[in-house]
Amino acid sequence: MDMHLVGGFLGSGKTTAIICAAQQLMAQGKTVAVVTNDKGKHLVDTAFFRTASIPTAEVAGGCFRCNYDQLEERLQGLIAENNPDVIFAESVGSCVDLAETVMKPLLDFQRSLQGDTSFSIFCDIRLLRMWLQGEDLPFSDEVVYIFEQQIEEAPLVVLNKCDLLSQEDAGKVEMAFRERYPRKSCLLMSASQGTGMEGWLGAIEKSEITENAVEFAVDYDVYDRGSQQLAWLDESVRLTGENNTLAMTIFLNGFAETLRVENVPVGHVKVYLTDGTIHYKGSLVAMDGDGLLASLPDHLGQSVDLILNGRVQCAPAKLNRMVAGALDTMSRQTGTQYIREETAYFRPRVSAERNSHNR
Ligand SMILES: Nc1nc2c(ncn2[C@@H]2O[C@H](COP(=O)(O)OP(=O)(O)OP(=O)(O)O)[C@@H](O)[C@H]2O)c(=O)[nH]1
Ligand SMILES: [Mg+2]
Repeated sequence: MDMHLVGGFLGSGKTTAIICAAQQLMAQGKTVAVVTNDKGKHLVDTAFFRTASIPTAEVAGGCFRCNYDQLEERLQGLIAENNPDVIFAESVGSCVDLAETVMKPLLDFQRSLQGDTSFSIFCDIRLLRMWLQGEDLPFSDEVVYIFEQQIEEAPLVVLNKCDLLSQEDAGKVEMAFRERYPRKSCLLMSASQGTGMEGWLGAIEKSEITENAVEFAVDYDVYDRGSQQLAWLDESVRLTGENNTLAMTIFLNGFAETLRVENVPVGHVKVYLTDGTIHYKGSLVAMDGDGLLASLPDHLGQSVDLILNGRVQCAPAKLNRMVAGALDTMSRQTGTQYIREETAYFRPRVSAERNSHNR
């Protein structure tokens, strides 16, 4: 069984790439499973993988680093139930130090299973270009530190979303990356268009990528400060109304607009919604400028379940107020009733992670 650990900054395209890769592998007759991971609960990614008929287990409530034992339990569960040929483990996008604290024990775990093991880090090529050019990214220095450290520790870096640059510009970013990191492997990808997917699948099947893992030391004080500047909000909402497509459009656009007006740096805001027949995922990430969170399917039914995961740089209570305000506006304008069935908003915990780092 092959095992591929996939990390990289919030919204860099990990889930999109894993789904695309899984579909290609499944078309070749292979069985694929996924472990998702997040510091929160009610995960959009888990719902999305399951909608794509990929067996999925969750390590929720903390990163793989502080929940390594749970990761192994989930892997064992997937192996027992699905006997997969390949498992992808997608790390939460704010985690660093995976090579040392997750990859190493995973290699021991994998040795008995005799498959390939790999570790890739994804990044949004637009953010990477700014970073390589020494421009300011749309986050605080400490949050940018998380982005940087992920790249520093990665043996293989996927420069994703290359469709958003011209071919020439994407090539320049790749060249600049190779000059700065001559010992790392890197490749261009557009996960949403499926380009570069075969190259990635070929690369992660080569075990030398794992063996190339880079020695480095995280400054946990800076990392903790970066984590503490982020807000997490996870919630599930039940909506009932005559025109839920309009209601969702008003809610998502209103929420995105508030984030823009309040100048809140967005890591990733994602929604998953379903009326039982239609399943939809929408996202807003850094650099997506016009505030349109999602282009929704027409004809959503009268009862809709919504999962919302927000990861942004502001105070958690402020993030909650923005969501609450957008829901109220939606309800006033459309008559759609909503119940916030479960809501959690918080800063990611750091002290537990620090301890678990010394496992
Ligand atoms: N244009 C473009 N968009 C992409 C590409 N890959 C992913 N996206 C979009 O980027 C957004 C985030 O994608 P995800 O796959 O959810 O990112 P992620 O890294 O799994 O996000 P987290 O799990 O929240 O950290 C979505 O809107 C995707 O459609 C790509 O290659 N090109
Ligand atoms: Mg994801």
